[in-house]
Amino acid sequence: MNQQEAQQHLQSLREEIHRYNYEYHTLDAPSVSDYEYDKKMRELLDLEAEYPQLVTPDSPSQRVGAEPLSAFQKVRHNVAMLSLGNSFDEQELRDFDRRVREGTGEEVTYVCELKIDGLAVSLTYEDGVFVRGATRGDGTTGEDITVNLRTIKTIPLRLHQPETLEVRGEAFMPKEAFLKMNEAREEKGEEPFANPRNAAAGSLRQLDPKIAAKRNLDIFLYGVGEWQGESSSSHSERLERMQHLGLKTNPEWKKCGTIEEVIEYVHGWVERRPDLDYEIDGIVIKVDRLDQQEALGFTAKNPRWATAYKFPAEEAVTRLNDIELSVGRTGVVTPTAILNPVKVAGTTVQRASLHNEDLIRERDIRIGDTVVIKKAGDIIPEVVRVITEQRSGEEEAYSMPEHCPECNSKLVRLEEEVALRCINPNCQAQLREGLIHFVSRNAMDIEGLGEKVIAQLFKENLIATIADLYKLQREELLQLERMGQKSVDNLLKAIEDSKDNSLEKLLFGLGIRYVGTKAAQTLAQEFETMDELSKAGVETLMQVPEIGEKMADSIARYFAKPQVLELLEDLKQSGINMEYKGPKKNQGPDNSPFKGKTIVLTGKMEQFTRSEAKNIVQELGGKVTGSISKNTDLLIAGEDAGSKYDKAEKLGVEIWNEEEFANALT
Ligand code: 3BA
Repeated sequence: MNQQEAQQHLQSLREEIHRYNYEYHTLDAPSVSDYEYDKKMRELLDLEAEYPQLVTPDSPSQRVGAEPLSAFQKVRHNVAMLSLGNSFDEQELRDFDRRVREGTGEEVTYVCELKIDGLAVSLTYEDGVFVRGATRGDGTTGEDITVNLRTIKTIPLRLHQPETLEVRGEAFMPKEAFLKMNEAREEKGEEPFANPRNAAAGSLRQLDPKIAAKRNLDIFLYGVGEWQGESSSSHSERLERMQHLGLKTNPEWKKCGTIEEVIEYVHGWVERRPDLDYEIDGIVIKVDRLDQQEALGFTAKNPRWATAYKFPAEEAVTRLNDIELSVGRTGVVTPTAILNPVKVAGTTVQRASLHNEDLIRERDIRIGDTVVIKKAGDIIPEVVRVITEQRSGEEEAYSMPEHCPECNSKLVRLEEEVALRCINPNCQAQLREGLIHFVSRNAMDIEGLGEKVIAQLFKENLIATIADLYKLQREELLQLERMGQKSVDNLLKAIEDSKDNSLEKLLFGLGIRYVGTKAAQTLAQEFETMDELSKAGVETLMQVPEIGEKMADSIARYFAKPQVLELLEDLKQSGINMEYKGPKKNQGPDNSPFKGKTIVLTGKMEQFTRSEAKNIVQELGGKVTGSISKNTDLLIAGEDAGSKYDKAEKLGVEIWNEEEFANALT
């Protein structure tokens, strides 16, 4: 390679790595594995080492170890956000206590707190109003993530009193939300997050706050940067005052008079840690009195008055005996490691998720390997790494099959997805998983139909689709193993009762892609009957608050399938209710000009954005739809109204301009 070629190659490597950085850090959607990324970076570093004269200041190599790329504004912290010194065992805690007592020359009281495993952030309030939120960053400078933090429902936008202060805390994703989000990501063929902390950090570093808004983040506040006119004299008093202002603090903190008491608290939480709804990675111990904190001061990096006791990582070593595949409801094929049973964090683990083929390859996981496993999010075990030193040479590399383990049809890897999918709509596994979903609590809620019974029903060919469920006969069920008279009667009653469910339960149960419980509720309330919903086009669906393009598209495509219409007809024949029974949507006040009317909005208005106008109409009991038809009662047209205006005129639909609309509101 001559210098010119090197120059060209460097250029393309840099562009590629810049793009990966952007995808990883900003979009939170890496398109390559860490392994491939590292390889590219290595290539760049090697080539630059060979041609040092070609290194440019904007090369990604000049950024290694520095702050990730970001489009967020930088925020300088008025008071630095220091890091915590660590203690790893009891001895180190006693050493900390001795240093503290020698340093103050007094006895001290400590406050112990749970160490939340999230992302440290700072919130600024001026006269009680939330004005800015930032990441900790390097402690001196963070990033302005106000827009994302505002989506966290537990962050008050206004305090109970007009205080001016800057508080610090930890934003985090609760375990349950983390598990759900990862499940959804895997269903969509996306890379799951490694742990709740990455998930929280990734969510808060999104440029689009709508993403953070969907991530169910939460926060605990535990510290003060600045507080104008502060009257607290201790950390515990601060926590209480913060709580009174409406700032969410963690309730588990405790005052401890001696280090022995601190150690007791620590031990207690090692045991109770799995019961929490969120992840903690240790305990923070702080000197309570602020004057003593001040007297102790700081080292270069850490306060001398606090330490973090770090819990040992919950890992275990075991043998990976096999890799099993399972096919989910949407056809995603997931590999699972079958392990020699081993205890981790209080429970026995026999299986661990391997997520997808890339992960198996990246970690070079082979059958027969001795592996280190860890509980991610404290719940699902995961294979962290292979102990290669323990290989005998007998281990077998694994590759994913080309065909569905259940129906043998060819698996596909959709563009930009890491997951392999079975796309055979008649695949038994998908139907079975779909049925498990259909009967689950948030769907049709049919008790007595667990996974085992469903698998049995499939195996005995008693059912193939959801509709068959409602055709089951008493005699057939009695033939099944372990099904007595009583359980059969109960099951049949549960199936019968489910016919009366309100529409949203059926809708969720059908397993339309992207339609979760919340969307199902919204759609049922909006359209009221399955017929209406099935006829709605993408545009009409998108007019519904909280239904985006992706979901609208998925719903419209679902109802366009002949086999779906057949299924619905079949269900109707069996007497399944297809109407919404819940509370009615806001009908608007009686004197509302829009009550009960179907209204289309078009063109640009001066005083209202489109979504404001839509909200107003809906608040006043009008139904906003996307396109003009003979069912349209009114078109509200702003400037530059186009084809909708013409069509409305042609159909003789009433048309208002912005002024008429505004006047109707007064
Ligand atoms: N307390 C993290 N630092 C914490 C205020 C000090 C502190 C933490 C803490 C320094 C937690 C370092 C980042 C930082 C504010 C600097 C906690 C937790 N206290 N309970 C003593 O729950 N993770 N982290 N945050 N300033």
